[in-house]
Amino acid sequence: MRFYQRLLMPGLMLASVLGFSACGDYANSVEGDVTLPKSNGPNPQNLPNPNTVPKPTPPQGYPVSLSPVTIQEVFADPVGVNAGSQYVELFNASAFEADIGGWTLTDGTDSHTFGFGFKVPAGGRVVVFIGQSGVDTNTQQFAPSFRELSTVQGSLVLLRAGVDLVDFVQWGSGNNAFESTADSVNEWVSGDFVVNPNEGTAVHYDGSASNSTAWSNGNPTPGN
Ligand SMILES: [Ca+2]
Ligand SMILES: [Ca+2]
Repeated sequence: MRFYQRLLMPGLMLASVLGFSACGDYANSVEGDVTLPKSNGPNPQNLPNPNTVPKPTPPQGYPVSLSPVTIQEVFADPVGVNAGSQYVELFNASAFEADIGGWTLTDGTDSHTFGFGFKVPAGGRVVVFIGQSGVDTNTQQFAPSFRELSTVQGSLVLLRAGVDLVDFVQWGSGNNAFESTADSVNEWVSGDFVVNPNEGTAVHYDGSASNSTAWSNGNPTPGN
């Protein structure tokens, strides 16, 4: 090793370890085809480069919704007495099974939270029976303490992890729970309301928009 090479090597090694290019007068003294190794940054555990690892596509359902699972049908006004005969249906419109364990359906006063690991299959539905008792299954959930939904005015919201608003619907008139939050995340438009159903009919969501135009009256179809 010649004398000038001995001078250069420690500097080159230091530059390599620190991951930056040689600079200053020392760099100016380097001539020829010496190439310093380049680094994308510290990688002490030899982790895969996050910029080149393929990212999984999140399971989406309706194109207008952030969530694969949405509030699909609300049956608030059964023929005759409403209490004990109301339900809310959720639908997984995506092509992937959705884990909604810990998600909460609430009207701002009462709520139903799905148990740990609760899953809705692709294209599957789960019906939450409001104010009714029964044996919970993969497709039917009972919320006995959930008080009667008002047919005059109200809202329902689906909260992921009990916190993040992923779906919303409201009917009647304003100042309902979570209305402004739903507007802020483009899941609804404040001041917009689903038309109140005729007694004996439910309101159904068709997935085409995050506002009342995507909702229409129809026969109750729990689980279908
Ligand atoms: Ca009724
Ligand atoms: Ca239905």
